[in-house]
Amino acid sequence: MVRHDWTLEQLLELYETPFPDLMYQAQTVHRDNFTPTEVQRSTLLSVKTGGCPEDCAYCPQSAHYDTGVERHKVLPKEVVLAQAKSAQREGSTRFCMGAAWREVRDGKDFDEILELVRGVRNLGMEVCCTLGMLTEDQAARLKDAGCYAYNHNLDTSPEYYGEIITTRTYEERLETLRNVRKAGITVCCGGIVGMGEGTKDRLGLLAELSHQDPHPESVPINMLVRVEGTPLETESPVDPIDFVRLIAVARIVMPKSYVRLSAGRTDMSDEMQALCFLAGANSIFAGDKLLTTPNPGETHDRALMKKLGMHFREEAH
Ligand code: SAM
Ligand code: DTB
Ligand code: SF4
Repeated sequence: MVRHDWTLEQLLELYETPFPDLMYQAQTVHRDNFTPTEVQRSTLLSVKTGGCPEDCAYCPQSAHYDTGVERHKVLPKEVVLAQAKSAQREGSTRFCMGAAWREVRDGKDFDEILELVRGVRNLGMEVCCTLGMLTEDQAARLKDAGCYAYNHNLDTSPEYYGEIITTRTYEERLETLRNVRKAGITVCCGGIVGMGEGTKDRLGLLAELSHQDPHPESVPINMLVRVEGTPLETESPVDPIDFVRLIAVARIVMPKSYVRLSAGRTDMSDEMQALCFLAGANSIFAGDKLLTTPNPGETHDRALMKKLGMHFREEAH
């Protein structure tokens, strides 16, 4: 049963369940809804990088911090399509284009993005975009161009949000998510672990996501990539078992959503990733780069799947 009324207390109770019982429960839910040996893959491309006016404390692309990320304007169509084709050849079913914008503005840049969406869609891939805040009309234009999913993260609990971002509100994030829904685009929405937040904030994020109706079709759980120059560069690493528990709770409370093991995999052992898959994670980012930071890459991920007797999902939606 899919529920939208999970309370923080219930999530805390799940989270504190003895590990074997929690894993058993998560596995049961996972197997009722998905093929447990299958993992979906998306490839990311930053189509507009750096110089973002927002002050997200984790982000290498914020103009507020000196991180050495090289800035560029919207990439030319031939460059993007070549990357998308190569991702498709390597077996990725979804292509996600990211822009370091606070919000989408109508005009030349957005027109170029729409053209990129049409181009990638024509290759037969699921197209995802993450471009910052959107109006209802902009969401409808993206949908028309063939955009299948929109990534817009809530990042953490409403209570902790102000510690991480001061240039926009939680309510503004929710507003964009409503606009995306209205346009009939599927929602990819999750957050980041390891920003100094407490367990209650991590679970508060999951509660918030689970209250959305319908649930986000895709829930990315990122483990902070600590980038030099950002205010969070010296945060302590996340305890792997805590992380796995969180994945299990996400799986249980959002039984039909893809739970995406997102940023931070280069700092995870194969064993930790295996536990995440057992806990119900069933999607990853493919390729050797996320937006601006490294990712394990094709060879490593294939070897991991082989060791685990698991495989990648072949079809796009
Ligand atoms: N500017 C748009 C926005 O913020 O929605 C789209 C791109 S933004 C880079 C996409 C997401 O990447 C953020 O919402 C955040 O959750 C995640 N992210 C950014 N930097 C990260 C980091 N260093 N570690 C983990 N996740 C990160
Ligand atoms: C998401 O939740 N994680 C991805 C995707 N959505 C766009 C981005 C991770 C970015 C990590 C930092 C970087 O590479 O710049
Ligand atoms: Fe980074 Fe997006 Fe925040 Fe801009 S809005 S600083 S790109 S996470």
